[in-house]
Amino acid sequence: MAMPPPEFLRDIFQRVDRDKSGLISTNELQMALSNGTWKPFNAETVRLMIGMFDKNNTGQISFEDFGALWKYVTDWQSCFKSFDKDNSGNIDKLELKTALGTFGYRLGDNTVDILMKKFDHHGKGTILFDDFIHCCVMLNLLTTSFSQHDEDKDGVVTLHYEQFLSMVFSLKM
Ligand SMILES: [Ca+2]
Ligand SMILES: [Ca+2]
Repeated sequence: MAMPPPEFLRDIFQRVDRDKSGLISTNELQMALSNGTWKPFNAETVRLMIGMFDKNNTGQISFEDFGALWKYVTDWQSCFKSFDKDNSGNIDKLELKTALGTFGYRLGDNTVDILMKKFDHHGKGTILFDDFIHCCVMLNLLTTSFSQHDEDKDGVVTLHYEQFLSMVFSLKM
């Protein structure tokens, strides 16, 4: 999707920035996003997104960062819609498996089951928009980290205890 004109972004930014501080906080972003239910947007997902686009490490989003964040969210929205084949507003196991396959992950049913269980925060056997982003971002971080250790790309790594710890704790999540 192309970037919208700056006036359009400025207008959204000002509505999201409720206290008019010129920066978007975690709370403000959380209130602005919807997962399709009345429940608040997953705070972990909000935190991950702020971390990704907060160039100055202030924990908040400035207008300069906002365009990229806006594009990221709208791209995820269309991605979510395209994988929600039955238009139920959520992703079931089969839809998740198809989505992850399309992203290039070859995961067996057991692994998809584990992901469903971990990210199904409302306990209905389906994943909502916010948890879908969370799931995909974490999978991507873990896969990237694993590949860095898997030098011969055979899908197997040998890690010492402390290498494992440093691998996990250096993840931005
Ligand atoms: Ca603010
Ligand atoms: Ca669905």
